[in-house]
Amino acid sequence: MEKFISNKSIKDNLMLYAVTDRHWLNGEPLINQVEEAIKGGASFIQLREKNMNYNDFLNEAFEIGKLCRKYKVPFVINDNVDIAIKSGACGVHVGQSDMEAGDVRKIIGNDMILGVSAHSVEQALLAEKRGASYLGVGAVFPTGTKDDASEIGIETLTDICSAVNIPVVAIGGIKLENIHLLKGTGISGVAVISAIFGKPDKKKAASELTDELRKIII
Ligand code: TZP
Ligand code: MG
Repeated sequence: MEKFISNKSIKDNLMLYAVTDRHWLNGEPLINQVEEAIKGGASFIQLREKNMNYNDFLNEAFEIGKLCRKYKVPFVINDNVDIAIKSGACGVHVGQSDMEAGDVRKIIGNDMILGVSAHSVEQALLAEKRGASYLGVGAVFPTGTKDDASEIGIETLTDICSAVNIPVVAIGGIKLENIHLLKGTGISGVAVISAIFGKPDKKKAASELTDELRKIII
């Protein structure tokens, strides 16, 4: 499937990176919430499913991928290379305990986006060397969304941004009230779950975050 975005332009799309979560659906389809987030300004979508069977995950990836193409928003799949390829997603995001970045790059080739989570300068440099297109770095602040996320702090975030040439998004506990603390770190954007999907009005939440990000991201 033709990709509408290349790795070269990825930096410009990372400003408000929304990671999906089914915790706050309250009976609403996830795709509606994702559309609201995009309408509010989410510029990148990651479909993250921790407890879904293969066929449902693949179908959902097709549907949300179609939505993202309509809005020209890059779309990646968390931790499932097979679903990313089969659904025609723009790419895949892997953590340090998932499939190794270099192996993923070999499978997906050079045209797809490869996101990698990094928690130290060493991990960041290695991920870049192994073909990462961008890094997700955190948790920068305390978060209730991911049980095993340990805090790395602003200093490590800044060091990672200086050490690598690929764009970095900060993740973990980021909300409207603390975005200003990320000014000057060198990030290209922020990745959030609860600051969008945990809010009653996803469009408004994304729009407020975007306004705040415009003040700190050059
Ligand atoms: N990786 C590091 S922290 C985190 C992930 C997936 C959770 C981010 O969720 P929130 O609600 O934006 O803190
Ligand atoms: Mg993972």
